[in-house]
Amino acid sequence: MHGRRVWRRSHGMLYLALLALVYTMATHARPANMSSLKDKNPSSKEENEILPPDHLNGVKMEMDGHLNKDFHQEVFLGKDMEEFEEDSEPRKNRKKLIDIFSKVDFNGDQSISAKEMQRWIMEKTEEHFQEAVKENKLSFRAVDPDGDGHVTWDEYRVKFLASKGFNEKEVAEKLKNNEELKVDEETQEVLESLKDRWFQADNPPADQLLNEEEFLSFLHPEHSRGMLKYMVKEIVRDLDQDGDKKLTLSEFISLPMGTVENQQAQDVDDDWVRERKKEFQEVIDANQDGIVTMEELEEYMDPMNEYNALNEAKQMIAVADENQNHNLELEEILKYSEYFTGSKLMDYARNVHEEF
Ligand SMILES: [Ca+2]
Ligand SMILES: [Ca+2]
Ligand SMILES: [Ca+2]
Ligand SMILES: [Ca+2]
Repeated sequence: MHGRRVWRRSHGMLYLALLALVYTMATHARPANMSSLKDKNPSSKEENEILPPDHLNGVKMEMDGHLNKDFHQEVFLGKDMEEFEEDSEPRKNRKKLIDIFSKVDFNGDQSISAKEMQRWIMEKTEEHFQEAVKENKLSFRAVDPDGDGHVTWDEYRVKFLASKGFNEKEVAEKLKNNEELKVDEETQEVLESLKDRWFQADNPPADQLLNEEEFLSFLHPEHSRGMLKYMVKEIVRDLDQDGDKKLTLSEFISLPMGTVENQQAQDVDDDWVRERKKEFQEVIDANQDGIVTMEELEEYMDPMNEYNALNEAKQMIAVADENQNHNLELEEILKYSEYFTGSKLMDYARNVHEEF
């Protein structure tokens, strides 16, 4: 869902339609991405609770290999992100942003340094993680109704199929009797990818049972080293064309870019490629040898990587640093509020000084 939302802000309806198509293609090519299934039945709360999300807050790349366009907003706003989006009142948003500014400005000198921004990013990343832990408690309760602290793959499978509209009792009965389940191809693909992930999240000794902590790495692979490796492996598998388990630039930009129907769409594609190319060359390929290894991708995607946080901090400052002092002042951050918060604040310049 987020992957699409990202585009909403900067492009019109045509682009959105185009992206929906691209997205459908991407999700089709990649069974681990469940958004296409979710969309069919958006009211199914239970399903949302027990399925791994296809978008991870504060992680630079989506599970389907697309870049997370909201990343800088997620690490700037932390768990207050949704609140910021819902609140469309510029006055309130402005006040909130000023409040955030004073918190990021740790030493209170009315200016945000790269170090201060880095510290803030790490704090907000931790906040996303704590949110995930909190949500996981509820999700785990949903898959472990008897509360014995363990969930078997079969139990989870029953819950998953029930959320897909299958009769829970019937499915459970069939699984118990080792009878074959008839599910459509798409559901089967999702099941298989979930099963891989399930076994991956099952810490040794492998007993096919997940406890709450293991279930957290099942839903949120980004904070477990082993799962992070697994996630990277999956992404490389999808993008790697010659099977050397490394990515060249051309492999990296070979993700579906959309159907080119007119010049406008062509421009979208060009932007997309340019951005992806830049990220590959300047950020992901850390040793700049033109090849992205699994290790490099893993470092890139690790939300707790402090070096990445500092880089991100510098990038964020550079975007709005009009007076070129490598720091962010309040005027700068208000002027570029859309970049930092996703919300445009019209009368940014006017009463800035009156607030103090
Ligand atoms: Ca400061
Ligand atoms: Ca390759
Ligand atoms: Ca490299
Ligand atoms: Ca500045």
